[in-house]
Amino acid sequence: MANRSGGTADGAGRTFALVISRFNEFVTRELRDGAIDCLEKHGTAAEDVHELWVPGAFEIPHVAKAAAESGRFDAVICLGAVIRGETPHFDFVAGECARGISNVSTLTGVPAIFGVLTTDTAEQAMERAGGAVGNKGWDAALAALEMVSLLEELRKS
Ligand code: INI
Repeated sequence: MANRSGGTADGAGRTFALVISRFNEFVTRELRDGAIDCLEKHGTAAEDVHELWVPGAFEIPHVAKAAAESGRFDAVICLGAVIRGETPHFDFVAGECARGISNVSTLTGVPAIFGVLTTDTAEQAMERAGGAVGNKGWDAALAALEMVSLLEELRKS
């Protein structure tokens, strides 16, 4: 049988940057709360979670890269909400944000997690920020925990 590796979700002793967009803060605040709840429930100390607020989703990659390069964090969790109904340049903001966050991981080796909602309406965003469809902030934090653990395992082997 093939060997199989997957990260665990032990957050004790891990450090995380949350890069959070202030645009649509009524949504991103909920994503932030979900992410912190997940990290704390998995053992991460409150003082090991650092919040970095940026103006909008477009600015997330820049600060995420700076956080990754600082050497202070095991992973960077990016949280935002781009809502199509409210912007004609939805595709540019959402596209650049996704591409930029992906680049952070590949350029720095520090996992940068995409916890940015891209929805047609504010209602859909709220459903994914602690509403009927769960909390994407929680999911992003769990992905970060798993990535940190998996990369650590790979470096050891
Ligand atoms: N930023 C978001 O995070 N979500 C949006 O829905 C949004 N809209 O609607 O335009 C948005 N725009 C701001 C953008 O991210 C930048 O902050 C701004 O263009 C300055 O660079």
